[in-house]
Amino acid sequence: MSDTSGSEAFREDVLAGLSADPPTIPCKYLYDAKGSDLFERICETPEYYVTRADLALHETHMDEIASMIGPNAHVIELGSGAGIKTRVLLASLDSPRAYTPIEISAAALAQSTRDLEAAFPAIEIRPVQADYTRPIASEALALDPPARMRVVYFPGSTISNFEHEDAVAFLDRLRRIAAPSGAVLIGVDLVKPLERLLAAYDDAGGITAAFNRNLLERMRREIDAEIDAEAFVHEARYYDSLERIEMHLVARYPTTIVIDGRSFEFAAGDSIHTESSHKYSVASFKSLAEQAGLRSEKVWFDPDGLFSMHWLIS
Ligand code: AVJ
Repeated sequence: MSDTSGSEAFREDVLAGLSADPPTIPCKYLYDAKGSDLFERICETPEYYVTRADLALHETHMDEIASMIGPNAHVIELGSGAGIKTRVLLASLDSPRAYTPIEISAAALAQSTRDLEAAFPAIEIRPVQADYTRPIASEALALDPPARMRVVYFPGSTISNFEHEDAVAFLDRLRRIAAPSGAVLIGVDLVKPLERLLAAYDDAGGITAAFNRNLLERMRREIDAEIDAEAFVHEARYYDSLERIEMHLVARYPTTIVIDGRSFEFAAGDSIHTESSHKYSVASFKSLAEQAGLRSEKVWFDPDGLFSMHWLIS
């Protein structure tokens, strides 16, 4: 009999990830309830510019973005839409037809649906509970009569978590959701000097370190992993050739993690890779989008030039 509970998937992914070379655990496991809270606190640190820049971009350019979207649009967001950016967008649109948040967490979806219904009584809110990294049933998104255009909205540079190949496959799915005459509106963090990037992923207050180390706590809590958590420290590294930040949990001294009687040994300096955050130039993101059959028709930036948002059409 197979156990398909969340913990079993976590256990299998951790066992497979720690067996890999180099050891890597999928970054989605950073975002349990505690991890999601810590991520929100990261967004408030002085070093983590991403969230503030994305919001500033929205506030600076929303009139132009709204005029490109036009009236009678169906906005489909990957993620719950609980954030302030969604409100800036919805508040700016000219008679939108409907808004669909797609979100895996039923609780987060219900909460944001209630909030948005109260804030935007004139907009039809059509929540879909689903894992947006998987194909979405087209009936769940269909409107009768159809909207004038679909806008697939993916702010926050979550695309940064994807390896390039997976990012292309994901963008290809967004293109098909937007088809035939819609657009993809996507936030993308920009490449920038090393010091700025490293600070953003290793804030002085230690919030990002706590966020990363929470994964070890989660392994102890949910799958009874035996871990000397003190042995591991948070590290952010920038790999120039890959144009990405990597978060690691690095062993300070030799240590062993034991799960289900299986031992995983770490020498001092060995690490577990826990998240990647890919950075793009306008040109490198355009070429990524092209590989997915999408053309970047317009790019906006925040006033400090840290963050970008692309308008992609097929
Ligand atoms: C949620 C993927 C946009 O890569 O900047 C922030 C995740 N991890 N600090 C990012 C993250 C540590 C974040 N994204």
